[in-house]
Amino acid sequence: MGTVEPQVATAGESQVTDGFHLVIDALKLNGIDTIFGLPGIPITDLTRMAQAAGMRVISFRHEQNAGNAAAIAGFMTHKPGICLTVSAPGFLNGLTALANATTNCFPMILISGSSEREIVDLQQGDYEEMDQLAIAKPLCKAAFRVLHAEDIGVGIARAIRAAVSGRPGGVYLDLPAKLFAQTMDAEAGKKSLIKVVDPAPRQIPAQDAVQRALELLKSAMRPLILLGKGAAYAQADADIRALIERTGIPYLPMAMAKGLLPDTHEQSAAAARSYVLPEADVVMLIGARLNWLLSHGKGKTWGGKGHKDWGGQKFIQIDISPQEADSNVRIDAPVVGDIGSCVSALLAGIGSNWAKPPADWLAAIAERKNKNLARMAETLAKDPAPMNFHSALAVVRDIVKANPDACLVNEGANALDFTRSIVDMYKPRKRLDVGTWGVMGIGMGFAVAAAVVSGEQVIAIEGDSAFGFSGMEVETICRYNLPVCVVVFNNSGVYGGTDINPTGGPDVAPTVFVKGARYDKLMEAFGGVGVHATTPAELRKAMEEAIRSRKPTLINAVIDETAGTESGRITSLNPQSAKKK
Ligand SMILES: Cc1ncc(C[n+]2csc(CCOP(=O)(O)OP(=O)(O)O)c2C)c(N)n1
Ligand SMILES: [Mg+2]
Repeated sequence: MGTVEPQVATAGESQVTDGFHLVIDALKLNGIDTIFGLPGIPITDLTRMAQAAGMRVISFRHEQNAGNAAAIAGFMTHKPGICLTVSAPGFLNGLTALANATTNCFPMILISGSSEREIVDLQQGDYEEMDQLAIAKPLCKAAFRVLHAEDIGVGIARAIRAAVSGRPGGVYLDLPAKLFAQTMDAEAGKKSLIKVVDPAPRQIPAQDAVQRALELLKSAMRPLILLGKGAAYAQADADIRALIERTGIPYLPMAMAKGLLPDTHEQSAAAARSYVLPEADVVMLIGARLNWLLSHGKGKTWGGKGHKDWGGQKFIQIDISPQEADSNVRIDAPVVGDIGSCVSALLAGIGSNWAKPPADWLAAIAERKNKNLARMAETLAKDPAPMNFHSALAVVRDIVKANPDACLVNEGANALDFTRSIVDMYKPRKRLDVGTWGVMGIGMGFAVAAAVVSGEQVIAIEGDSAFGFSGMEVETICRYNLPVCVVVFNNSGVYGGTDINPTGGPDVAPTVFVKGARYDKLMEAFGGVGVHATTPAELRKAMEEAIRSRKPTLINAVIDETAGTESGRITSLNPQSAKKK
């Protein structure tokens, strides 16, 4: 993160710099050392010059994957991930990732080149004409355009602050083609750059809010803590663990908060989720929102009578956004601030002799948990032919246990839900998945970024449909020789491969893929290792070898095509036709 001397382009006698170099210098000055992107007019030279200036430039085959890579790099590092695209179609391809980043509170900046303003604004039909700024605005946290080279420093500074301060999110930065070639005096250019001081300032919670939360927590007979991915993002791991251990309160991790404490922690109530949610009387949300993933904090999941009825819980909500409270049910004790500051304030208030929760609550949870874990162990021990999700995931579970530093990328429906519940995580921010939207297509972008940012082994557990959204990036994985082991859970379709076309016509059903597909050949096409695995033993051998060699590997794991369910665990979200057949 040391100070970087801006590069100087020489034109004639005088020392000048230009838009290209100012963008690169501004990013480097702010400690940003990697760009995820896809070259083309007008940003091809920017990618070349960035590489020449010592930045890591990771080129993708589709901008959506570069965007997803940037977003998850932001989540992992607290620095905005940069996605660089060309104008109109490239910009639009990156936009899904930008919107997804905003929804998930991942800090990223989508930088897109754009066409000539005068022509765009008069709609005169320029090459790749589009009013990109207007289109990006509703899909991100902030959007800026820079027209003059001397404003590049301010533009990048504003984009960085907007991405990482407060609740993080996606930012769009529009850089018209003409900007890059603009020149200015090198010294003046250097002075125009801004090294952002304290880009994500701490937000200290009010003492009375902390007190109110502690009093409510103290009154609880059946307290529960919910950890969201905001808690994982905060990098306040030691304090969060101390808070949970010193209070003795059982906790549930949301998917991307798994591993914040090891999933094998005795206070984890994950295996008794359906018992603790309706039974808890006071629930403390740490960086978790009461959205659909938590049934909006009401309804039967929470012990309410009807699907919209309140279950009677009191809620403490720790969140950086004051607007989050009351979004679904009443929040009795909102604590607004950054998670790190809030948790440390709570810790200070808790002191060292906090009374543990009543023993009957802990015992009731332990009883359910042990019963469910025993039942799961029994299912995992089976070895059916063909292999199913459980027998395959029993292998993945062992491999992740033996390699706790590996990042686990995960998408699909059944491939997602079963992995989340079966594969224990041991360290924070190692599980990277479909997040708030349950979006397909994050797989290879996340895998590339996780490998680039962490240098660690990446294991991507992919439904065969999910994999298809970003599958071409196996070339990218091979090109950069990344230690990524992709496991495609191949059940020949979306949710499974058993649907039939009721008309008897030649088209297969909408959810069904080519039977016997060999995804492993795709990896071999680019020089990586492809393995076809039909048994847990073959899968284990292939995964162990992939991790030992750190070679790009794709394992086509053949899964019983009858094993899944419609939409995995969220079958009930499918609308039902009222018309009788
Ligand atoms: C961008 C996007 N398009 C479509 C969907 C709908 N969808 C949810 S899961 C899924 C794929 C499920 O199939 P697969 O990945 O093979 O997982 P399986 O259940 O078969 O293990 C799809 C298409 C989505 N979530 N996101
Ligand atoms: Mg499938």
